[in-house]
Amino acid sequence: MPSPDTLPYTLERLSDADALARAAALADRLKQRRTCREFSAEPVPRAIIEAAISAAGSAPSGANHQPWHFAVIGSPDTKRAIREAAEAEERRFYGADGGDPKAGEEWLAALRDLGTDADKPFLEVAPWLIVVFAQRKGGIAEDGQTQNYYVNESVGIACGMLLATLHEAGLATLTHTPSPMGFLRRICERPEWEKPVMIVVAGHPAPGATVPAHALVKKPLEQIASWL
Ligand code: IYR
Repeated sequence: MPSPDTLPYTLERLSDADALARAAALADRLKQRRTCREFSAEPVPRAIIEAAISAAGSAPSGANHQPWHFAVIGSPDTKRAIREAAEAEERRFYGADGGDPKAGEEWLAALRDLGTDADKPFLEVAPWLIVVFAQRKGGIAEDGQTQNYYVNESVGIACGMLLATLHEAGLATLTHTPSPMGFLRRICERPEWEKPVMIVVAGHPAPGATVPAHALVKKPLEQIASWL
């Protein structure tokens, strides 16, 4: 095995009892996260978003190339531009432009329990939009040339850590994925080798915000895990 420079592996050692208590407590907090679709315009300090992105940026990644970029939008004009472009795509998706919906019947039926439609006011109302980009190439130097590895997996993990940290900070979140979303590259001024993955909307919920009951139904542990 090659021997690169190394440092000691440091990790606080917990008793099994403390480990279980901490895991269960974090699981309880994470289970309270639910997607919010009605945001308040109440401002949120930028430092909280910075902390969450720095947590996301510590995610494991293929060859440690860290193939992600987070474009953070707080400007009302840019939020409006994103809303307008996203809603134009969503109108085609849902058939709200008068044409045949781009989404098939099965997809539209699957969304019925969530109650989503082409109107996306939260893209303008919420204080922050974090547009997550995956760097298909670029390496650590972000040179646009070097091969990256396991980009989808790496960016997916980083997004999970971003959402978990925003939730831990008491913020409501929404992952929004207009399709196609190439317009985000133009609005966020990102290079062509970066692919927009999702918009993470963050802020406080609007007073009286609701969630669809369907969102509370989670598969039980017995169904999602097997032990061999
Ligand atoms: N992008 C659309 C559709 C949508 C698709 C899925 I899968 C969802 O879980 C939710 C929405 C929209 O944002 O309405």
